[in-house]
Amino acid sequence: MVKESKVERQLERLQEHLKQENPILSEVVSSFRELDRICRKLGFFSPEESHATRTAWWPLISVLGVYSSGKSTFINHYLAYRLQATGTQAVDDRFTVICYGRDDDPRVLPGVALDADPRFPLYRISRAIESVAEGEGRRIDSYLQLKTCGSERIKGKIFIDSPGFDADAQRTSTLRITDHIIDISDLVLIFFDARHPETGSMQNTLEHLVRGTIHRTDSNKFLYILNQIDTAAREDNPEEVFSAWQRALAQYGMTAGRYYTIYNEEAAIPIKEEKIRARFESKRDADLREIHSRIEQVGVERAYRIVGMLEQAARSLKQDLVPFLKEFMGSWRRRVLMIDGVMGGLILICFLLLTIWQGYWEGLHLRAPFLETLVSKAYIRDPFLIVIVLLALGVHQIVRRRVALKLISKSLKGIVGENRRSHYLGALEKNCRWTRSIFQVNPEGWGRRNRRRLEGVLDEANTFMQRLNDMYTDPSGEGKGGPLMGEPPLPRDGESDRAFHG
Ligand SMILES: Nc1nc2c(ncn2[C@@H]2O[C@H](COP(=O)(O)OP(=O)(O)OP(=O)(O)O)[C@@H](O)[C@H]2O)c(=O)[nH]1
Ligand SMILES: [Mg+2]
Repeated sequence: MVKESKVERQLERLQEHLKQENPILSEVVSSFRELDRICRKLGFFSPEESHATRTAWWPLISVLGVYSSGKSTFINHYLAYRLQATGTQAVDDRFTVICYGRDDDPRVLPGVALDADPRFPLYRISRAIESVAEGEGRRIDSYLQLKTCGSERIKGKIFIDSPGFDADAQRTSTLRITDHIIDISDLVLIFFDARHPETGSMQNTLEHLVRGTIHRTDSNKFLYILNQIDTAAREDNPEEVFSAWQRALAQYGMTAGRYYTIYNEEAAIPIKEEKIRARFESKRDADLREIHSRIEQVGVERAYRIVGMLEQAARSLKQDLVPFLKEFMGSWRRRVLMIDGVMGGLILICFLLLTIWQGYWEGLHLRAPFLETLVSKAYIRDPFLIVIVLLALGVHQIVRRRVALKLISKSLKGIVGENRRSHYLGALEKNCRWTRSIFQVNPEGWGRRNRRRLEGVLDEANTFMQRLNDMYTDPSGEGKGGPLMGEPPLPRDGESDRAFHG
């Protein structure tokens, strides 16, 4: 109960924060809490678990890629704030989560601050690290840090700057964090370095961050950026640098995607030839506009993602978990009854043989002395009979339990994922408790009240979707749309590479 209130307190803080940033999402937290209560009643969640802590609530943009490719320079430029250190050697050795802070001076907080707060991404990441590298979970501060920044451009968003990607040198923990970041990000910028196309870091980035991501269902969120393209201006054929990069991406399976070529004006080597400079600048500006527009839009994508997750979680409870539990209970009941029947039959046969052997039968009439006890209801006080009844109940319980254990391990085989399995196990165990009758048709916690509650959550998810649509789109064309109105359209696949050649 104490633990539950801790999660509840965290969620209240989250709700308070969202009230200012996106009131619809603040209401979504209430729906998640309602769903959590249903899950706890079903045994699917333990008291300290919540749907709301399994998602990143702030729009999250991560910047990954080759080392020294200008990731930190890009972030500083976007924020118009000298926040991250930059340099020619590998500078960043840990992930930096950057969020808004009121103070003008940035504040740096240790990784544990991120690990313990569900409002931030990477909540409980130490557990994930511990699961792949024992003992490393405790060293969370050497992998992560949190920085606050007073730039207005980061309000309502979170950036993650990362150390340069180098799978050979990187420990499993760093790869685990990278994978986790990719999973929870709304937008992933993958940086390449136009100066050094052949480095090991480049190969590893291609292998892990390109090959490993192209077949994802959310591949739309990855932007591939060839940075420092200014250095190609001195080449005889600058287009060749871009083409070589595209060929390298294609080799790793990427034939269509969002390619961008940019450079940072201040860090760049000035391009002397005016015609070339104009061409490079116009391409860079067009690409930067698109990248920035995607970053601005991340808040919208995040809102849809979270409402989508609410709907999916509620639906999966109704369509997957409950039928799964009902099927389990049906098989369990049938098997227990069958074994009980066989045991009962055996006892009856023993009884018959015993009474025949004792000579209690006169033709078809049984004239046993204990029958009188039964008829006179004196058996209620007969310790012998009470022991017999208790023994029968005990045998029944053993049968139930053994059948349940066998069936549980069989049923869990089809469930993918350690986490999911433990949730299903919780719900199954709750339904086979010794106090529950095997004749119950509905799973524990699936009474009329909870069914109504779940329908309520599904209705709410629908309403949230409509309200988000009202807020962000303008289907009637009356110009009453939300913040996206007037923004440039999203680039289509492969569109951004035209300008550079043209
Ligand atoms: N020519 C040129 N140099 C750049 C550009 N962007 C960044 N640089 C320089 O490249 C070097 C590396 O930049 P960083 O921003 O530190 O790169 P990073 O990817 O954050 O590096 P790590 O964190 O160490 O992986 C610095 O010396 C920057 O000044 C660019 O567009 N063109
Ligand atoms: Mg850096």
